[in-house]
Amino acid sequence: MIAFFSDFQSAHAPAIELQNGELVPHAESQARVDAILEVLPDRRPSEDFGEAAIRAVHDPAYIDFLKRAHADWTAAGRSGDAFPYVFPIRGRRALNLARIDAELGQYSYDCGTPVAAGTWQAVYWNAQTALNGLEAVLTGAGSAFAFCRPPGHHAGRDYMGGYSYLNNVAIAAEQARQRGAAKVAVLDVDYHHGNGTQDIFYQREDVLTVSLHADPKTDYPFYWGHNDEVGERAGQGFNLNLPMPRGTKWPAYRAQLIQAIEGVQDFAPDLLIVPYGADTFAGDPISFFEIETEDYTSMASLIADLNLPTLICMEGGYAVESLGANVDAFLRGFEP
Ligand code: SP5
Ligand code: ZN
Repeated sequence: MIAFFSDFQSAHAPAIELQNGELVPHAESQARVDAILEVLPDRRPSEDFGEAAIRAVHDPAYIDFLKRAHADWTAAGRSGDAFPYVFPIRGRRALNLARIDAELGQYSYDCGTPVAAGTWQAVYWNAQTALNGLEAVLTGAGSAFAFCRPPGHHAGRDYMGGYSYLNNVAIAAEQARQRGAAKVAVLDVDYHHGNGTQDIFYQREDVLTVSLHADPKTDYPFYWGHNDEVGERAGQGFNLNLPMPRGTKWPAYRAQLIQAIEGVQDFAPDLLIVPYGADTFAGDPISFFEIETEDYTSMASLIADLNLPTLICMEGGYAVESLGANVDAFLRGFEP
């Protein structure tokens, strides 16, 4: 399968994150990149399609913040990565805030998503990678793999979170709409709910968002991903959440995936985007499903049977020693 990646995506290298009350080495590491690149020997370097497609999804003030956040952090006399510690849970609104700490909380919802020195450069090229994959699919590739990293599906129009800064999938979906695809479906198979993508398209009927994930009662991101979240206004009925309990194995996952696929089929989209997370893997260090490497081929084959032009964007997956094999197994499911 045709695959895209930009070496600039490695410019983002956060050192630590806050997990369960401890500062631990950041799970979204360069080791993930090396593991996945090993199974993509024929990848192409992403071309630059510019900032317009990013601006079509994300808030201009948020983009401006991402560009300068780390420099402002350093200018404030801080070292290391820029971390938030206070969040506007009520009454969040546009404010001209002077302190970097205030801005960090304004534009994020967790303490796992620090802004490092190279973050903007990496996430800019990350979005380009998604757009390169989209271009391949729109020009007849059938399917394409955008090796997006850092992930994107937790990022909203004006916030970061869950290791995500720009929502690569949403940027590609919106760009596909602007390029003439009347309906786009997103089928999210990362372990975690794709809350950012859901939020971005929540009031829209032209982009269907479907997510299979760990029950948010027990798992991150907790506040979103419940099955009563169905979309609102024009978007009512165009968001489908299929939460599953910890310990879910392939047979039970498969049953939910078939439901999700039927939802996509009923919507009859012109294009499918699949945010793929290998963190459903049995050996994932931060997640609790029991999917095995060979199951990823079955998972992908079921999705490929939809016979839609399909863009696959990488999301999570933290079992570094199995990550290459898991990505390879998934991509093989799309081969005829
Ligand atoms: C894209 C993506 O996969 N983002 C995931 C962000 C998850 N961040 C919080 C993870 C908390 C995991 N805590 C469980 C620790 C088990 N020892
Ligand atoms: Zn995940």
